[in-house]
Amino acid sequence: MLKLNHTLQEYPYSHPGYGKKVAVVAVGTAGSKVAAQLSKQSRLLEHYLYVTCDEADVANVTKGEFVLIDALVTGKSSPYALRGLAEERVNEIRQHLKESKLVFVISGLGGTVGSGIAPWIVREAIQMNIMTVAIVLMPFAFEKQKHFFAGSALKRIRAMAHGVILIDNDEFAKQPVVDANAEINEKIALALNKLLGSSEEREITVALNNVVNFLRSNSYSVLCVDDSGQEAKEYSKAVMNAASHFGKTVDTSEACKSIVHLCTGESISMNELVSSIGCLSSRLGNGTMSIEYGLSTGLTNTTTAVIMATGFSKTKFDNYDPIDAVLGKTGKNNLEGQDLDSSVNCQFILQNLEC
Ligand SMILES: Nc1nc2c(ncn2[C@@H]2O[C@H](COP(=O)(O)OP(=O)(O)O)[C@@H](O)[C@H]2O)c(=O)[nH]1
Ligand SMILES: [Mg+2]
Repeated sequence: MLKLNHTLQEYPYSHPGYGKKVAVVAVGTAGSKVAAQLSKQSRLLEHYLYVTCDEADVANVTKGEFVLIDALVTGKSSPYALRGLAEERVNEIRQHLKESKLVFVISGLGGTVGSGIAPWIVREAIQMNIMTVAIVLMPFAFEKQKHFFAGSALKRIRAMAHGVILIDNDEFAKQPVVDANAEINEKIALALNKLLGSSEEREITVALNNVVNFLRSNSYSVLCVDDSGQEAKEYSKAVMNAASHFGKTVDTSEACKSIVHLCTGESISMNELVSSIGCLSSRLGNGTMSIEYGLSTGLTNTTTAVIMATGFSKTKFDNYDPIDAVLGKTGKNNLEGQDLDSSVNCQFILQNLEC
């Protein structure tokens, strides 16, 4: 991880609108969909850059800047080929980011655009001395053929980014239905909006500089969301439901810090808030996990809990890199620190594994 020359104190923006200092870079189809949803909700995050190969990804997007990469010119669409095309647009991308001090790069890592271009954008942003947090949407378990790219792109991103927020699509879908994406994206956008500096009335939030400080780590941060169902006043049920998702993605005992944001329909007393959030310690961490909280009231007719926890040294997706699985993690043969190019050449191993 590269050191930054500026300090976190340079991010205490308290007025609405961070201008171009905080940028959201959406890469690929999934990244574009989530960023578009976020831009509808967030009053604070104003600067969006969409980097994608398919015009349809941004057809309904009105706010933002666009770098559309024409993947048809080469007829190739491997992550490696797409990254090569993106590299040709490097000056344009740098121009869009030149005023930014903090960048969130959002992408689904299961696809060719996301897995090819998102790690490269992360690297570019870091080289521009920008604090860079990757928000990665990980493929569903049933998308087996996408796990290889996702696993190797995740490894590269983690090695470079100042922070990684991991979203496990499996844990956001109520049911594995084909049209689940719209519902998932709404939940993800709600969660990101609440965590990255929402400033509505009747709301307490954790300041953005504290969130960035929280994220700044070599470990993974994982985001989960759930609600209380019909029982709007069962605040702790919402927290426990959201907490129950972590166990399938990470070793929950590793959690060292968490941020919980509750969205409730009605006002909630301090006692109710503290007791509902307090029960999280029984599900995450080893008894010493710190918890910060935020609260929004008057928005919904159910209670939704957004939980981001950090401190995880690995996730289930680290096993998605089949090179590690086949060659072992100890030798020089794993891909850590190497270029994606070499991982692309190793697809034959994936095919063997999937049989
Ligand atoms: N959360 C979410 N995930 C998506 C969405 N669309 C696709 N995905 C996931 O993201 C992965 C990459 O897909 P996509 O973004 O279409 O690929 P790309 O455009 O080539 O980067 C897929 O494997 C899916 O798991 C979406 O709208 N929301
Ligand atoms: Mg796509």
